[in-house]
Amino acid sequence: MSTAQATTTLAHPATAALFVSDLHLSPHTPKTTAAFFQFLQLQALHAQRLYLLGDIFEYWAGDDDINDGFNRSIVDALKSVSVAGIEVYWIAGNRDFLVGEKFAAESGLSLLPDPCVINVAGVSVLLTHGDACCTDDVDYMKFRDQVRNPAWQAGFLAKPLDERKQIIAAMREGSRAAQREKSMAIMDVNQAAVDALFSQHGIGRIIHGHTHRPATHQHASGTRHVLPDWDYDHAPHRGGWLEIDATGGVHERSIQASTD
Ligand SMILES: [Mn+2]
Repeated sequence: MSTAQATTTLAHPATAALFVSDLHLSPHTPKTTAAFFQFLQLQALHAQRLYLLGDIFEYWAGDDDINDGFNRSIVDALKSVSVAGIEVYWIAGNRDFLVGEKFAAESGLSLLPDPCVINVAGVSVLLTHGDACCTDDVDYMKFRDQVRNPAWQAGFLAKPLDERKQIIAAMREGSRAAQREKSMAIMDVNQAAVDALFSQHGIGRIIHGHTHRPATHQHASGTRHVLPDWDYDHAPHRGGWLEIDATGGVHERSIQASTD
């Protein structure tokens, strides 16, 4: 390959927005955390907007845990992106829905409701974490109604931090046990719930995460992009994001698997 040929390669159009979810970051996944920091440096700093679509943290016990060393490292990394002029937006997942205004202010990001319709480079997109579409999982939907209730959240956040962390650890173990017993179909989105989202919002494109089943689905009513989960601490290594370029083109991007 000659130098002349290499220089004719077109650069990617400027990036209007990046979308990531389901990193499930915790002190137990240092390689995944490092991959996220690298993504922020190499990708997010060159985009106009960054959308974090839920379960960025494996759990969040409350904004009074923000000075925990690990949590602070994530807040600082996000802040470095926002101070560089990139707009950063956050939709809560089912793991980190207790993130609040203090976290948002210190990270320099804006909290968005779920679902939320945005316009990027002329493209209208509905953003959601995705768990609200998993209506076949009746037990989970009951649990979701409970923990998303403001009164329940206020009562939970009134408990001492240590007690909250113990309750969350027990919930996570219960969730893992329940997931082992549920069929794969139950834990995916419900088609009628997806169709309802398309029609209620009159929108032709949805981006969500949560299911850990990255794909682009063509429905009668529009296109649905499912973001990948990230894990560079356990095999198989995986991660990636969705990108909308300056001309409205939508691209799936995955990180090259490392060789170790
Ligand atoms: Mn989730």
